[in-house]
Amino acid sequence: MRPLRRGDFDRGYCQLLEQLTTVGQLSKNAFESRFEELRMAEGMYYIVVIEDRRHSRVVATATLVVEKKFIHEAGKVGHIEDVVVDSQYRNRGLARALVSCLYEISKRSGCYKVVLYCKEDNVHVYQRLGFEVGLIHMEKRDKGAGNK
Ligand code: 16G
Repeated sequence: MRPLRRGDFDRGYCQLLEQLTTVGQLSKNAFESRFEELRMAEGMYYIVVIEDRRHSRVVATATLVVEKKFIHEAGKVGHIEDVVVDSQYRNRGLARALVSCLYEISKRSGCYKVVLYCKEDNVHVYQRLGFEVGLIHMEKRDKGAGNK
């Protein structure tokens, strides 16, 4: 397990994300400039991956976004996002390892809570990792922006 690297574009990072949702046409250039943007936002984005080094493939990933707030004495909230385990590597505890690692980072960053949203089918997965069903997630989508 390690942080995402710029070279992970060539280790199947986007193909892995496609197992969660649409990635669309993302060129290596576009990947690299987003990677740099996130890297510059110090202390905000933590993207961890698990690589199967025998095949130089990224087989699992999860992201923590640290949101700074005014409430809770200028507190912080951690958002766990984009958790995916390659279908051939499921049921081996990889998601647990990634989410536990991000939870530790969130605590060290001073987050007073960590939240995530997921499909109903996956509720039990996160319950097993100690999450409880909280508020209802709502969304409003822009049909343009990245929603093709
Ligand atoms: C899941 C993800 C979320 C991701 C979304 C993508 C976790 C815990 N949740 O809910 O992070 O952004 O799927 O779905 O990984 P979308 O393509 O419909 O936005």
